[in-house]
Amino acid sequence: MKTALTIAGSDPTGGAGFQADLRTFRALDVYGFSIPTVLTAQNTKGVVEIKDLPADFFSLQIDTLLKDTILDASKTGMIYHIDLIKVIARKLSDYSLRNLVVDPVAASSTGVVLTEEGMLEALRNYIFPLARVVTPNLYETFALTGIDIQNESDYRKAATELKKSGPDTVIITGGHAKGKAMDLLFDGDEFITLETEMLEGEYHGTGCVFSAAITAGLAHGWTVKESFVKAKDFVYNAMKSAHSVGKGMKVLHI
Ligand code: PXL
Repeated sequence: MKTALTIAGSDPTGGAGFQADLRTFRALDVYGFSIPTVLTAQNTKGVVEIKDLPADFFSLQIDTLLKDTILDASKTGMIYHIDLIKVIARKLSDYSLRNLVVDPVAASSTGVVLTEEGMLEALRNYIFPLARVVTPNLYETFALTGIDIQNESDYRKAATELKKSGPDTVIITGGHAKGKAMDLLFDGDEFITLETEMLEGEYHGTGCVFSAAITAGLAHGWTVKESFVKAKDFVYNAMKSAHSVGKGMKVLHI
């Protein structure tokens, strides 16, 4: 069976974080490993508190798992601490991890900041160059490039800018153009946009599920473009049949 690792925060609702990644891997027939970066106290209405794990213990989790297991692909999600970014960058190189997807998580859907000051810049400097794919949403793209995406030409400008930080491919997610939900891929050669109809309502964890679905695709050996098309479809269907499991945002059907 193909395998994938998620290095991400814990979300007790399971709507986002490593729990959502694991369920996405399973839904796409990939065996999932998970290493938590931070713990959160949260429910469907939002994040209440973030708790660290000691950096040396985080490092031990990675060494222990990676000395033993075979990985076809990996992803990073919420990292929060700059210290952990440096550990991750070192381990990615030490263990020559391939097929890395980096979701530069910056804030929750309810607007709670999920990064230490300077974390996104550290992520861009240390981890983006190691990534096969980076998957920022509009907010994260703005935080990284200062470009406030309003139309397709802004998407292209921002993707070109992000590509300079070293990832093979940039996929900007979560935007809309002409009343459609639009994502854009740029691999240095061509721009590909995918559109779906916009869905009403507030959804939790769409970015996590999307990047986990791309990771699963790469684990299967699909190209980035194939993985992009399937991941977009997977998220759209999971949103269409989302569930209300609490009083707040809906969680995706995965
Ligand atoms: O959706 C971003 C995200 C990622 N990871 C964790 C989260 C959230 C949003 O709340 O809690 C652990």
